[in-house]
Amino acid sequence: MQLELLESLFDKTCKTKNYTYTYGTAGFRDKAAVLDTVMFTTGIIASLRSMSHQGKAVGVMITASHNPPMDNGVKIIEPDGSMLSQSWESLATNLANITANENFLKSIEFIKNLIISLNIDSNIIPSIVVGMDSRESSPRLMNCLLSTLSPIFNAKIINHNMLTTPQLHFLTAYQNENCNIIPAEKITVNQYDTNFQTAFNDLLKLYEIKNFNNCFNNLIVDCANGIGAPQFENFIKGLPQSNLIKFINNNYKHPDTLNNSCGADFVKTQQKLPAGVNDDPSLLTDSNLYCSFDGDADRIIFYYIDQTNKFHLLDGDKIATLFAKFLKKLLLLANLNDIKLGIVQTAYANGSSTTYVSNTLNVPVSCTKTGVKHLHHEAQTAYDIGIYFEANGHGTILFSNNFYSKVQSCLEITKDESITKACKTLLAFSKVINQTVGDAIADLLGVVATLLISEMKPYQWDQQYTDLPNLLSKVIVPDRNVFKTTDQERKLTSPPGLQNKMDTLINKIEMGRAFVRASGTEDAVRIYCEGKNAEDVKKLSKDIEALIMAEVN
Ligand code: 16G
Ligand code: ZN
Repeated sequence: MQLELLESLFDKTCKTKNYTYTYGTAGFRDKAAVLDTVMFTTGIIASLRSMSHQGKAVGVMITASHNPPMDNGVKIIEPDGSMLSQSWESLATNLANITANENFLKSIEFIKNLIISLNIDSNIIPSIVVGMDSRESSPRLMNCLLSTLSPIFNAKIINHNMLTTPQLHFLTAYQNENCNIIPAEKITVNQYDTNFQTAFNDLLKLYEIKNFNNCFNNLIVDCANGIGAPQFENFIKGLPQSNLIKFINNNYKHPDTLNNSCGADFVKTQQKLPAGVNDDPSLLTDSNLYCSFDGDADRIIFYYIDQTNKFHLLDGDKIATLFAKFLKKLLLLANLNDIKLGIVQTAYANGSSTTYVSNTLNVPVSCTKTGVKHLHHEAQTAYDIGIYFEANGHGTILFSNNFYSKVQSCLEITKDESITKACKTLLAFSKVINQTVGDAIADLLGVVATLLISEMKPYQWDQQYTDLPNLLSKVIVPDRNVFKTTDQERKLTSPPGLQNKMDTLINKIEMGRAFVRASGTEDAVRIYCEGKNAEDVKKLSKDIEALIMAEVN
């Protein structure tokens, strides 16, 4: 480690000064033009994080997910593939802001203090795995990031270049798990592909499924014109029936089109078909299943149209309930009643989904704050099979060690064919899922396998429950930080008195529910409203917006 080299690099790389950065729900995110300084400091933090893990590989992904093309961002991945530990988020924020706002000596002092207080052995060589999405600014920002890694830390760098966020999460964990058998430089995205292709094919073999037409004619995949396009186009070469998969919005070489009138966020918030479907009439039929990735392919939502061409959304809540019903049935078949299955949602989950999970599926449901790390933590600590999804399509399933040992011993003891098959299905299904983080590709495989095994068409999946009418809107306020919440963001504690006024409005409408929270990714306050009647919901939303405007002006 040669910290004395930092000064000249600071001057060369950190052009953005007098700026405040925050490591938010999904890392640092901002206009790409101001991210040079924070890329530089993130390289330092990632190296220190790896050193604090005795040189295990730490991942760094450059992406701004569903944000517009001129934005970008960066996030750090822990050696086990999970998101950066929360205690390090503030260290990352502090170093970025000291570097952007104070002098070089203060930054060096901060780094040295960190090394001492965290007891980091400065002789350890860090190992960093890097990747980026398809944005125009990504290669430039990658250079800012790499500028610290080699000269100062002499880090071992594996550069996967362009790939999806979940691919990098998976490969970071994979590299650490296999460090004694596979040299890091031999690890490529092929390992990701083979892993999930094999898992999916093995699962279908259990049921001798060769034909997908029982469930859909074509699967139309909207890639948001992002990195998911080349990655998934390559991936499907290892799948059966891949000729049924058609791509739209796969123009990743034109980064200015990224997330533009397409992608998971667009379809979920606008509740309509993305650009591209209407261009080709053969794509528009009620026998197709559609899905949209977001810009870095860690989110997916599904949808279909009925015979009257009406659009129907199958969002993260619907994916969670599909998986819960399927897995619950397998647990019952295998008599594995002591494996605890549960769903984790946020306050954005449609009220109907929560009622359906609790009352019809009889599966426990938890609610956490927005942001994958909160859901992930709850799924990991509260359940053996923890299914977590945000309504926006970000989610996955976590299977505990207890799950694996119980299923394995059941498999060893039983002579019953249907129990054996249920156990084998549970194990095979768990491999189809990317347990490090929400993954559009792996979730797609999980959904398709579930529909095929359950012999379900999209409209039958949709029949599990009917969404309550709902509306998500945002208002721009001078300072969103005055909006503070409690009860997993479902109640405001500040500005004082605002929640009481909202409650009066909410209580007036049938099955009314609403909450307000400051966005973690945009300078705005979000309002979510739902109720039995769409007109009431619209009015409630307008009334709450007026309350907020009156409060801040
Ligand atoms: C980030 C989160 C996502 C969350 C969204 C909320 C991760 C990886 N991503 O994109 O889970 O739904 O923020 O945005 O945690 P908001 O705070 O602007 O509403
Ligand atoms: Zn994303």
